[in-house]
This record gives sequence, structure tokens and C-alpha cells, in this order.
Amino acid sequence: MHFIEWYPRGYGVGFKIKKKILETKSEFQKLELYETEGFGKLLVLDGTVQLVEIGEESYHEPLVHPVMLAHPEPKKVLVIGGGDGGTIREVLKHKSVEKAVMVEIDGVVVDISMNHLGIDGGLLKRLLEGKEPRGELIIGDGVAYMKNSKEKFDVIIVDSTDPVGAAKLLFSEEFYRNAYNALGERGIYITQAGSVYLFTDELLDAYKNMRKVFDKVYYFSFPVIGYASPWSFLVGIKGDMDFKKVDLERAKELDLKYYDPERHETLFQMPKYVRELLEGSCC
Ligand code: AG3
Repeated sequence: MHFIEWYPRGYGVGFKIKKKILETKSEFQKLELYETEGFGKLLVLDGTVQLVEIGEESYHEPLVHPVMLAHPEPKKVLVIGGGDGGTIREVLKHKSVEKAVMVEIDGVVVDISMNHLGIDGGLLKRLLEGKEPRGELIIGDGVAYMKNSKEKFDVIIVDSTDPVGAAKLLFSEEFYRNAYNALGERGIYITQAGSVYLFTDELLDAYKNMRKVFDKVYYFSFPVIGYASPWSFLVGIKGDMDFKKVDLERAKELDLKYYDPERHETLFQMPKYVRELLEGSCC
């Protein structure tokens, strides 16, 4: 048995499967969980690979730590999405964090992750029971939450599905304006942004929209295990901050496997083709 995710243009990524653990439907999406031959469990939402257990840090580390280490003192963090718990797990590794709020729209993702996946190490359960002093988990609409929030955040992290379909809203100019307003005087925003090779138009749209709103915008990509190509991340800065520099002292506390803060500058290396696409896209 195998599972294949088909990307646009007939390109795909596949896994040999030992067994299907479950398949179900929530109000929002179809969810599947498999045991793969070589990468542990595989979580799939609406046919798209979210993570494989062995190597999931290759996504969660570059999503969380570059922005957390670029901010001089991240105390309040908002995570939108990230129902499997991997993102908030990484956020809470930072001792400066006083409060991390995670807003996930689909409670079924949280249930399955808590009961069958376990990359959160029990964190999701503690969050739901209110036993994690620095964390809060809200099952609800992150777009509305961020728009109506009176609180200001130092860091906002969007761990969503791809910039297509329902999640498209999370890549709109209006959403970015709300994110900008929800950041304090000095803040940093990051979103996963799909594949530059396979969702090129969506990525460039998101990049353009972010450039209309944030004071500075950065693109970087990272090789993520389980995804079909180098994966894109977009970072938006509010106020005075330099995303090209990270705090190497604080990085020592983190025990990282994939993202290397000592080599932070390598994040910004990209193929000429991609650099030209980004430069040519604006404004
Ligand atoms: N969220 C980002 C999923 C994007 C993957 N896209 C795809 N395979 N087409 C991952 C959730 C991990 N916390």
C-alpha cells in the first residue's frame, strides 16, 4: 500500500504505508493518519501531507526559531493553526515566553494528534486542561481571534495548510493588516507559504500582499522532510528589527536538529531563478 500526495502539474510525493490508522471527516476537512514504512506516522489533511513523525522538526524548527531568535525578547506569542502541537512545543522552549496562545480551527486535528500522534509530548492535553502555565489553546477561528484581539503580540506564527482553498484568506492583504495591528510596536510575523516551484503564483501574491503591509519582508526556504520541494516561509517585520541577525546565546538553550542558528545567513541563499521571481514581482 502507498500514499501519494499529488501537487499541481502531476508532480507528487509518496510513502510506502504499513497500515492506515484512521480516516475521518471534520466540519472543515478530511483527516487521514498512516503508519509509514520509514518515517513513523504520517498526518494528511485534505490529501496534503502535514507531517511525518520522523523529521517533523525540519518544518517546526525553521518556522519557529529564526523569528523567535531574531526578536530581542519574545514574551507574547500567537500561533494560528498548528493543531498537531509541534509549533507551540517549539515556542515554549524559549524561556522568555510568558504567554503563548494557539488558535486552531479544527478540534478534530487536536484530538487525533493528542490521541494517536504524540509529537506534542502530552502538551496538547495539558493545554486543553489548562495545566500549562505559559500556554493557552483555543479551538476557534484564528482570523477572527487576531482581528478582535486587544492584546499585542511580539511574534505571530501561522502554521496553516497551503495558500489555496480555505486557507487563502490567511495570505490576503486584509489578514496581514490585522496581523500587523496585533503586533506590538516591534514585532515579527511568519507564515509557511507553500512551494515556490509548485505554487508560484500563490507565493508571489502572498509576498506582494505582505510587502504592502509590513515594514520589511523576507523570504527563505528550507528542505522539509515529507514535502515535495524546498518549502517557503515569509517573514514580516514591524518596527525596528533585523531578521538577518539572531541571538546565539539564547539559541544554546534549544537543542536543535535542523535549523542552525550559527549558519542563520544560509537561510537567505536561494536559486537565481527564485531571487529574480521575487525581485520581479514587486510592487
Ligand atoms: N502545515 C503546513 C502544511 C503545508 C504542507 N503542504 C503540502 N504538503 N502540500 C504543517 C503542519 C505541521 N504543524
